[in-house]
Amino acid sequence: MVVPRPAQLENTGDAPFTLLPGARIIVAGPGADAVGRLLRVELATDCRRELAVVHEPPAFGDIAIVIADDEGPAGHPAEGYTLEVAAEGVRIGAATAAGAFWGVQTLRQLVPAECEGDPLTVEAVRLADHPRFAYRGAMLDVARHFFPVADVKRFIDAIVLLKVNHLHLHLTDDQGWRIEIASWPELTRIGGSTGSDGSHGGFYTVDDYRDLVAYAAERHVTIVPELDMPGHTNAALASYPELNPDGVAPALYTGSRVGFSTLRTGDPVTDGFVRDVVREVAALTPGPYLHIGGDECLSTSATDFETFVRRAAELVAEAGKIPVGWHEMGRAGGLPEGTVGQYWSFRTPRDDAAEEALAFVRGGGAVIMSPADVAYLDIVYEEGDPIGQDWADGPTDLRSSYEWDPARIVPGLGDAHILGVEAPVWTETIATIEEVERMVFPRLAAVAEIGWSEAPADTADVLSTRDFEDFAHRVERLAEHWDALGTAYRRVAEVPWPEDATR
Ligand code: TNX
Repeated sequence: MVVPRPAQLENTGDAPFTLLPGARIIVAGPGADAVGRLLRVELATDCRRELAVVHEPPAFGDIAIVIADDEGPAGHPAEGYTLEVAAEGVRIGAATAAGAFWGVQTLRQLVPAECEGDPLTVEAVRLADHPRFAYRGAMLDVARHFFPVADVKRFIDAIVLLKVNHLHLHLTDDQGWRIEIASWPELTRIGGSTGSDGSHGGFYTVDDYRDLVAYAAERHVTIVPELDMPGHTNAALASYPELNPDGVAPALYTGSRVGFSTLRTGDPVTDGFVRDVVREVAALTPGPYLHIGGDECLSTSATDFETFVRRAAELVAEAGKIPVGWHEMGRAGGLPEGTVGQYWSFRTPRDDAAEEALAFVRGGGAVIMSPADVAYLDIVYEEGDPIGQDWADGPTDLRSSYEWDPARIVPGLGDAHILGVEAPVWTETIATIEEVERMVFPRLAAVAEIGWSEAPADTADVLSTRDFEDFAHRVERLAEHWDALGTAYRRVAEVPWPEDATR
């Protein structure tokens, strides 16, 4: 009944928990207070129940959140948690605040979605749970269509329910530059003024961005900023003529072609530009990663590309961050040790994608798996859908998003070298956050489960070990929560949706 499927879940068969008037949220240990306050807000929003958060010993009927070194499932301190629901009370145990927060997200899914009336009961269960991968990501392309801070916060609220802990923001592309850079102000003044399909554009001020990063961090989500270079840069090129190979600024671009733009590589002005933008964005980034793109550089010569990405990655490392790049960056030797690659080829690798992904591992780094034919959430669900693209072997239905395994794509790339999985949503054709949600949900539930839940026992045959029917039933339960929260989702034919739902 929970998505992602927990490592261990036992229905104890005992009497259920009943939320009685006067029940409190008991918090103990470092970080428990903040997690307790988030649970308080969630119970108030989800169920209109106002619970006090207190530092006191638990009494009958309380919900306790206990964080201590010896709490949580043994061997999984980083994000593991235990959760017990019984008539006496609820208890979440974890070694970290992140673990406790994921326990809270499980509890939310166990509470019936219709929880405003009395009595509110939760069936008695015992869980021990932890993630398979440290990195479970979603990517939002805010460059093609811009999404204001409130939309991104709403998106964060929706992804944490699935224990997704990284939000990659694709901040720059041909169609827009979306983050204020004090030393290059025209990037947002000019480059941020439009978007795909002639949309109005927009950008995050430094204060907006700080606010977003803090909001995410409270919810144990790490923001991964991406400055896509040296291709996908028309917005920057339109803002500063000196960044162009021919010194002439092009017009702003609102179409959907890729691969036509490039920075003037090998030039000291460009080098200063990269240093400045990397420095400023790194300073706004508490998380470890800074993504520098490197995809589809069809207008940069092979040698220029390699020299450029090597230098850009070095500047990221100098700014104290771990560089991340799309798998093409693996072509360049000599990247800083530990540089992370993001694989976006297919379940069966094409061209040199497998080799390029493995190059990151040889360089002491790891790989994030985003196979486009199953994890790209801007790909249409069904033929003829008005929104979305189909280039990545689309349509991509829910079952395909579920029936794959990241460790069975690139030979030689197993769990030890895979940082995790990420589902990107590109927004050339997607203009509103409701449209984003309808593309993302329910498919993100599939990718999140692949990132969190244990590996299929027989990895030789993924299909026989992932039980799609069971997953679809759990998604049906989840949809009741989406309905209650106002999260939009696509009512794909493969799921027996709740009947009274309106979306
Ligand atoms: C490929 S994936 C792109 C994006 C497009 C996307 C559309 C990748 C690294 N580049 O520029 O938006 O396809 O699905």
